[in-house]
Amino acid sequence: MYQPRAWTYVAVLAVCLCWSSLQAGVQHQVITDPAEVAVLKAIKKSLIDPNKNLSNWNQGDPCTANWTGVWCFDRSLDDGYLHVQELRLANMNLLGTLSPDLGRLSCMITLDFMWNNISGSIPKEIGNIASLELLLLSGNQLSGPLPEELGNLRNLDRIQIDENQISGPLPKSFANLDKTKHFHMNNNSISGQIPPELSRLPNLVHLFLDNNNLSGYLPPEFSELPNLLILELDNNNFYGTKIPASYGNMSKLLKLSLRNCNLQGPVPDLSRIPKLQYLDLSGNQLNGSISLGKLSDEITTINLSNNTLTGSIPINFSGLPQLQRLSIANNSLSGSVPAILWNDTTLNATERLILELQNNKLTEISGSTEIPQNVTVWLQGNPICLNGNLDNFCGSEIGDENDSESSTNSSASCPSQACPPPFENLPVVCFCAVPLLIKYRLKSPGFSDFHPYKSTFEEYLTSSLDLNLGQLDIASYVWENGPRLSMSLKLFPAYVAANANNSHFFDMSEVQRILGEFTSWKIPDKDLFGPYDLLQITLLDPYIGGAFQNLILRFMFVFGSDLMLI
Ligand SMILES: *[C@@H]1O[C@H](CO)[C@@H](O)[C@H](O)[C@H]1NC(C)=O
Ligand SMILES: *[C@@H]1O[C@H](CO)[C@@H](O)[C@H](O)[C@H]1NC(C)=O
Ligand SMILES: *[C@@H]1O[C@H](CO)[C@@H](O)[C@H](O)[C@H]1NC(C)=O
Ligand SMILES: *[C@@H]1O[C@H](CO)[C@@H](O)[C@H](O)[C@H]1NC(C)=O
Ligand SMILES: *[C@@H]1O[C@H](CO)[C@@H](O)[C@H](O)[C@H]1NC(C)=O
Ligand SMILES: *[C@@H]1O[C@H](CO)[C@@H](O)[C@H](O)[C@H]1NC(C)=O
Ligand SMILES: *[C@@H]1O[C@H](CO)[C@@H](O)[C@H](O)[C@H]1NC(C)=O
Ligand SMILES: *[C@@H]1O[C@H](CO)[C@@H](O)[C@H](O)[C@H]1NC(C)=O
Ligand SMILES: *[C@@H]1O[C@H](CO)[C@@H](O)[C@H](O)[C@H]1NC(C)=O
Ligand SMILES: *[C@@H]1O[C@H](CO)[C@@H](O)[C@H](O)[C@H]1NC(C)=O
Ligand SMILES: *[C@@H]1O[C@H](CO)[C@@H](O)[C@H](O)[C@H]1NC(C)=O
Ligand SMILES: CC(=O)N[C@H]1CO[C@H](CO)[C@@H](O)[C@@H]1O
Repeated sequence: MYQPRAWTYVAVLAVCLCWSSLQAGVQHQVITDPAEVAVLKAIKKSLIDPNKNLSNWNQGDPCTANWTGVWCFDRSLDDGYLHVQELRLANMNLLGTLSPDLGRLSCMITLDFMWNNISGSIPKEIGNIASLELLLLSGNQLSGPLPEELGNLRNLDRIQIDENQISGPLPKSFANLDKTKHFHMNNNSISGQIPPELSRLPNLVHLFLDNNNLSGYLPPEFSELPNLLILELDNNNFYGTKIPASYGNMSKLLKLSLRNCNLQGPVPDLSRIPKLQYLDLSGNQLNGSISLGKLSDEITTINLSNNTLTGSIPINFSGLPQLQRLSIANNSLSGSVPAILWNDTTLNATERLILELQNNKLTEISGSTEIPQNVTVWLQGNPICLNGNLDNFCGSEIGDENDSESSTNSSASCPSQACPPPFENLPVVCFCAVPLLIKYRLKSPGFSDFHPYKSTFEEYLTSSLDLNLGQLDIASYVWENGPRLSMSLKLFPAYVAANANNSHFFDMSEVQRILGEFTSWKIPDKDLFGPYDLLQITLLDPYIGGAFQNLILRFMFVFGSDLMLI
């Protein structure tokens, strides 16, 4: 492979030139604040680093040498020193604990330790980092309570502590986080009542507290959150309390998920929520008849299954243009099934509609028993199925509707020899290039069937990243519990058919730019797709793999694209 080496050589040369001209023009060498150097050493000391990813954390100066994962402001502050801006230490298999000294990195913007195996508690000293905007600790083994002091982080935009073992209550002080938009705290053991004070948060957009040990009741005051789009509280225990009727007043809500929360009482009327996309109230003890007004035209998914609902199926469940799945199985609904649920649907080839009505007390179908193409109706477990001639409706549900996919490798249709690894053919063109591999997860999508929205998603992601549509390949996708939609993405360098000199690689500033968009959460959220989890980034040779490339990455960050002009 001649080209990657040649490229590396040129780039290394460029770094050296740039470095020496920089030194020539500068009076004295700028260094990292010695107090912060000491902090970094303390952080390393309290971690265990089995892969030795931090082995260069004892060589030279953190900001000017190449300490892995340490990103600094590109010029010194008034005190004459360089300061740490970001710690990006995701996916390094780190063990050990977080040093309380972290709190002394006083200019830091991003703290990212996601997807390691760090244990111990979250140091309360992190609450001292007034500048902190992103606190990212998802996917570790952190335990103990959430420190009250985190409520002092007045610049915090995002807190992600999901998938840890945090216990104890949600601090009331979090009501002071008035810039915070994203609270991801699912899959911990957080307990106690949700503080009603959180309803004061003016910028709260996404609240994930599902899969915890919360109790008490749902605060009716949450209806006052002016910007709330997603509320997920699945798998907590609210001990037979009700869903507040005020939730019907949440004017911006897109998704309400209260599955398996031990809630009782009626299904509240949510018909005044203008853009509600996704409603899951399944697995509770909701009772009475479903007296809903007509839900939003945007609704894709309604799940009221596994409750104790009675009465008949409301006619309001028909005429919902985006509906993909209506599940009211495992209740005590009676009377007839109105054929209007399926007889006026117009589905295109990628869309389908699934109606799950099993295990109720339904006795007849009123109207046509012709089911249109791409509509599935499940009725088994109802008295209606004792009538022997409804095979279309009364068969048993089989797992053929698994909405997952692995793309067929396009290289199969490419002539002669395949590309040698790490090269791969572009999604639609026979041209070998080295992709960036990204494990990405839609944390709370506004649909239950991805198929019809796949191309919209591809357009959204590529345009957000300023790439062409042909640069993205969704290699595979699969639904996980939640439901969350996990995907393996491949991003390829741009290819222009008329151009004879298409590159087989991204240049490093482009790699840095694209990864920066993901890791700094600059990709704007879109209602339908919701927020994302960044699970893993894999940089293949030639993007990384040697000391020099690591060095180049660092300089690219410091000097931006200027370097490429040399
Ligand atoms: C950490 O080190 C391991 C082993 O050298 C390597 O495979 C992995 O890519 C490194 N992780 C990161 C995030 O750099
Ligand atoms: C880290 O945790 C993961 C998942 O819990 C586990 O598979 C892995 O073995 C752990 N690694 C180490 C080094 O303990
Ligand atoms: C969260 O917890 C639920 C319930 O234990 C589990 O099914 C789910 O897989 C967990 N999700 C993650 C992302 O760990
Ligand atoms: C959940 O909270 C209850 C008290 O509300 C406590 O008794 C129980 O041990 C907690 N369970 C877990 C798994 O933390
Ligand atoms: C919903 O809002 C309307 C108008 O602001 C108000 O009159 C009504 O009481 C609210 N409903 C609930 C249940 O809070
Ligand atoms: C509906 O809820 C039930 C019970 O919680 C669950 O098993 C099922 O997967 C849900 N269906 C959808 C489409 O989310
Ligand atoms: C619903 O359940 C509650 C609590 O068990 C009960 O008080 C109420 O009467 C029930 N409502 C209906 C309509 O059955
Ligand atoms: C829903 O109810 C059915 C029938 O009672 C039961 O088999 C199923 O396990 C329940 N699903 C959930 C997610 O609780
Ligand atoms: C659909 O079924 C309803 C009865 O449920 C009936 O009134 C209506 O005319 C039917 N529409 C069509 C297009 O067949
Ligand atoms: C919808 O029906 C058409 C025609 O039978 C079929 O080609 C298509 O695969 C179906 N779409 C889905 C999502 O099932
Ligand atoms: C099918 O419907 C979906 C969802 O409404 C839409 O995004 C998609 O563009 C449609 N596809 C075609 C081929 O019309
Ligand atoms: C891991 C890594 O890239 N280490 C390099 C950092 O830079 C020094 C020189 O400043 C090299 O010696 C290391 O190999």
